[in-house]
Amino acid sequence: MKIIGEKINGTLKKVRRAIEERDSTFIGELALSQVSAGADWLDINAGTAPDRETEDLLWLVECVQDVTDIPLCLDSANPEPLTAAAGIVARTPMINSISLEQQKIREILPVVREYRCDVIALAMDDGGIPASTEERLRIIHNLMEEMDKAGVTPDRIYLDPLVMGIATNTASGGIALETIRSAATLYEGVHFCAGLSNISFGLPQRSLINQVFLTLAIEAGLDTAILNPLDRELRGAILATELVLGRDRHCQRYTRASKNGLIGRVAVS
Ligand code: THG
Repeated sequence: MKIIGEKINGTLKKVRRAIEERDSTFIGELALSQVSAGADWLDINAGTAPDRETEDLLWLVECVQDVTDIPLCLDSANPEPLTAAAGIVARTPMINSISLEQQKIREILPVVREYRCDVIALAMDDGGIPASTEERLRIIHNLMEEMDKAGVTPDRIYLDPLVMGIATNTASGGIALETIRSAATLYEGVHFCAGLSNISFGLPQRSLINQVFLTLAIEAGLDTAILNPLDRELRGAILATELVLGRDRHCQRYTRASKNGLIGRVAVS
């Protein structure tokens, strides 16, 4: 399981303030704490108004690159900030994201092609996010064709089923899981990535919901997630799930994490 650290996201209040105040120390610490917790990429989302977004995203990228050389997952709905940021990153980034929306195909796919980036591909089109699994699979089919035409190979593609909040639609969990499970049988060699914490928006005990959903999603075929790497219980759930699914040779990673005190209850004296 690969982890994309979610914390540098301008829609979160503290991060928005740090962006506004150009508090590079805060952003640098947020980057380093996620790296030490085991993140494989850091998601970078400026989450600001379109007229400021490019400038803010470039600033965030520079803050992070000043303290770590971890690869970045550039997160924006707009082509301009993504293109600008792809041009200044030290390592080949992941582009978050394209979809079947015509503007994305026209303006972001060429960036992925030019810089040979990894890319997250969302199961949505100009009609928005479809309600059913079948519609999402149809979009994924068309997206795979577009990416094939652009020469993007399956190993660079991270299909995202689009995880929506359970609080607003109790079918959301099942739809995301079924989309992953079906697409995994259809497309060999692609990755699956999801924004995990979306599932628990507006509900109490979010970490518990995130843990259970992640366990089910890993079983369905998820191999990458945008999540909070600082959540100790979530990290424990990932290791235990991989262990139980027989993906931890000689149970090594699980037992080492336990020995090093990285999982399990924290002892109270
Ligand atoms: N797919 C893709 N990209 C995405 C999403 C997706 N980017 C944005 C979002 N969804 C994923 N990122 C976040 C970031 C923060 C939170 C949720 C989703 C969040 N964080 C809380 C906090 O930090 O305070 C709580 C986290 C927790 O419960 O531990 O809510 O779906 N491709």
